[in-house]
Amino acid sequence: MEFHEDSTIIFLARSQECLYKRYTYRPKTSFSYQFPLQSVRSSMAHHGNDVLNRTSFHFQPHRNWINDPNAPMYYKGFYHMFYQHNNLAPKFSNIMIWGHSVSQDMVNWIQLEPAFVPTESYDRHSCWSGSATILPDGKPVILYTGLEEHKELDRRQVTVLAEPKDASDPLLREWVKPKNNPVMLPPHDVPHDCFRDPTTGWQGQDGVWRVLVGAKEINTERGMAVLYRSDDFVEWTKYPTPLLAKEHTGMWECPDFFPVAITGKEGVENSVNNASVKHVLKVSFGGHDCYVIGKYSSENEDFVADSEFTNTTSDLRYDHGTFYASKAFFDNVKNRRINFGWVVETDSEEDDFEKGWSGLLSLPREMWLDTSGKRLIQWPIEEINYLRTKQVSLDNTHLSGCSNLEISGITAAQADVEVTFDLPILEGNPQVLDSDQVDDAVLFDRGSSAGCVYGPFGLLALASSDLSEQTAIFFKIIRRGNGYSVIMGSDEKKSSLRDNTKKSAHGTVLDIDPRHEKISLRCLIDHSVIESYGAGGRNVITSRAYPKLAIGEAAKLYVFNDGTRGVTISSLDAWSMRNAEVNLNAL
Ligand code: DQQ
Repeated sequence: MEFHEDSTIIFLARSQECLYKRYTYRPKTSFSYQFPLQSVRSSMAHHGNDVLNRTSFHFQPHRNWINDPNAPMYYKGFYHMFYQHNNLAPKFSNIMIWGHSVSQDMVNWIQLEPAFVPTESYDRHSCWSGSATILPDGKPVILYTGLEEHKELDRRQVTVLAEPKDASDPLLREWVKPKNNPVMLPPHDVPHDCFRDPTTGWQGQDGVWRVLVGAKEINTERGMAVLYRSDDFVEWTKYPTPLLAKEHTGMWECPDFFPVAITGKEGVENSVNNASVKHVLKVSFGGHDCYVIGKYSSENEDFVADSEFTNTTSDLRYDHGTFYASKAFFDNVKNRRINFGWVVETDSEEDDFEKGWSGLLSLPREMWLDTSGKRLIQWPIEEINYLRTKQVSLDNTHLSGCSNLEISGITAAQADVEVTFDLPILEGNPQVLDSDQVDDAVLFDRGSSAGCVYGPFGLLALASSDLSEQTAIFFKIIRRGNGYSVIMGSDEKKSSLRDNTKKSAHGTVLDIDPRHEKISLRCLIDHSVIESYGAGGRNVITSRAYPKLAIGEAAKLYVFNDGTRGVTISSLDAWSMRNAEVNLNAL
């Protein structure tokens, strides 16, 4: 099919009431907030819980189940998001398919027909995760995991290659699985059910393609990123040694491997490798997306990482909360690297059936290397700011010990908040706490003020007016040796009066010295999910909350200080957020 702008517009117009007029997304300048708004919200079951905590600007399919984001890419004017989907029920299934949506800004999305469903013996039992690669001629290809129908090896995991049926269709609506599939089978030292999630490909200096496949060594808990090479992207040969492996980490799922610039925020295309870049290897294991930074050489075929995976809280993590199986891509329109992760529900399966949906994706996060070279910085893409509407601000406001300050005038259930705290000079404090020796549960507990010089202080999101419901995103400053440590936490313990939701206390040590830097926090609050970016995105925590009272217009936002010493709010800006148009079109 030839690409005709008009036919695409007609398709989109039919799909979603012409939201994408002539391909140009313009943020609405005057917006009057209505609540609840539009089809999904008004058609979803009401349960007293504001359409059961449905989000308003996070990616979700129209209904039913989503898990991993797959193969994000930009192609001929559209961003594409594929995802692990059960389109029949709000639960993971034995037959997983690839959902597919398109967007022009990664904020508003249109749901298309599923891209991959089981059709062949090699993917009869599911189409699991994978990635897209744009070949040098501009054509995209996808490698995904097929769960094979196999006589002896039940649901053997194999790698399947797929190509667009019509590369001139910017919506990439139809895909074909060529004859020579599957293109990779589990090697002899890998169990048949521990071989999955091929990465985006990159070309070495020799022009040869490489991809990684997540795996685990047979009879051990040694996680591995198995390396494959190919001249034509069709025939793949396993390289004798994995690019990286580590004992006691278990199966490595959803690996991601990409270069990052040593200086500056710009993203780099996957095959770039020179003195100005380092490489990031992310793997998903133990419920977290962990990463290492290092130097990759295609000549030596090795990756020398600056640190090791430890399978403890000291691993570098993209997110210290509810976030898994993420996938990043290079956006060549704006030269940036963008990552999306899967945010699972933490209410009950019964609730998911009541809601009619389960799971969502994190906001698209731009990623770049911190000036220290030791970690990545993550920040919501600038397009998210187009959703900001009514704003309230504060500056230079003292918050005395044991006090709360309500931030009113915005829609607190659907908000973007940026706050910076200033602490009077941190002098010597008699209480010394060596945080290395303190259990994480105590360190990250909002209720424990052991060794606290300041705090806990921060925001109370999705709070009810009597504060019986609240999710605290907080900081504690503790004395550590001759200096100080900043703990950042997100405490879900009081997030809901309902007792059938999982309520965790997430936390991490924030990578700043509070003697020299102010403590900043950005929270994006969206009904049942809160993404919190500490210190300009050096540490991120995603939380889930399913309030019963703090819903819709009844939800409140506070700044709080549970510590005995006062802190200063140097600045605070909070915005109501508009609804994004996310997959509103039922298929
Ligand atoms: N989810 C997929 C797998 C992947 C896992 C199945 C990670 O391919 O390893 O839905 O969440």
